[in-house]
Amino acid sequence: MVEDASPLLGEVAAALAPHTGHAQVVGLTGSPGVGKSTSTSALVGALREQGKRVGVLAVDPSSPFSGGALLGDRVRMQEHATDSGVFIRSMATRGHLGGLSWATPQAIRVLDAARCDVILVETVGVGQSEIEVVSLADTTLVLLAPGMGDGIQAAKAGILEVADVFVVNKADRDGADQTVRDLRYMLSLGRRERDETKWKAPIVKTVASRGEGIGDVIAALDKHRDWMNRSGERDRRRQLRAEAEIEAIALEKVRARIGDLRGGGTLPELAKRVVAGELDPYVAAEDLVDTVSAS
Ligand SMILES: Nc1nc2c(ncn2[C@@H]2O[C@H](COP(=O)(O)OP(=O)(O)OP(=O)(O)O)[C@@H](O)[C@H]2O)c(=O)[nH]1
Ligand SMILES: [Mg+2]
Repeated sequence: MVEDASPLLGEVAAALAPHTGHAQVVGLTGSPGVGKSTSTSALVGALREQGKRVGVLAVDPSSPFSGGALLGDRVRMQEHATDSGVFIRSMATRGHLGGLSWATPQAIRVLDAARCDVILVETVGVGQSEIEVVSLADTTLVLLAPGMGDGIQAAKAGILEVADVFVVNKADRDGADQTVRDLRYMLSLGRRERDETKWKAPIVKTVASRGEGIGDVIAALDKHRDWMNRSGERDRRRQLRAEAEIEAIALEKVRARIGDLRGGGTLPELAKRVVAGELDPYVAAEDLVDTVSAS
């Protein structure tokens, strides 16, 4: 229903609402091939050992297709395919109504209501869409790998500020310690003030393909969750998340109504008057907004 933007979703969302708010939403982000899916799969295994229910959303903001580009993920997460305590979904959001900002939070709600303790959200790429997903998470893992120039890339994309935990994956490769050092140095530049109440993102080294360091990642996630609860940051983030979610849904509704008005003749009528010079587009837009509000 979420993927099809079903009109029934409103009703379903109302039924789900009282059952949400339990899950810890963990975003995993980083450059292509850094090991997000491998890490996700390893994290699922570790969380399952703790008896936790886990949801996984692999979000590809660049692909209009579900499945194809994410086939690799399915292979990497195969070992969890028959586990009823794990739900895995690949979602393509481009070309989707409202895009990433619309579909992802709705999917998170569904998994949350389904009593997932942890929801892992993987996104591909470095850029705006990635930061969008990050803003949905309670805890954000930023993955780097040696020799990918990731540090520089990360700094550019402003990803350093949003990371709650840094994971330097592929620590079996040369240069992992250098990547950690580079990262520490970059973080030290941004941390001038000594505010002890602030969260300081730890750096964890992993070899995800062998499951090494995954326990440390889990420990960092737990620590961050505790800090979020104590500091009030959890509620602050969830407030912002809900605001963004409401805004995205409202914008979608407005867009749909404008579409209806196009059919009903209101928009073409306004356009005609703008073309004729009787109206300027700003007044016409005001007029359209008023009509939408009244409809
Ligand atoms: N040497 C080494 N290879 C790894 C490690 N973790 C993952 N890989 C390999 O790196 C490749 C990419 O891993 P993925 O988990 O698909 O990476 P990803 O970040 O999900 O990639 P995209 O979803 O395409 O952005 C695969 O061939 C993995 O087997 C690791 O710790 N060490
Ligand atoms: Mg992947």
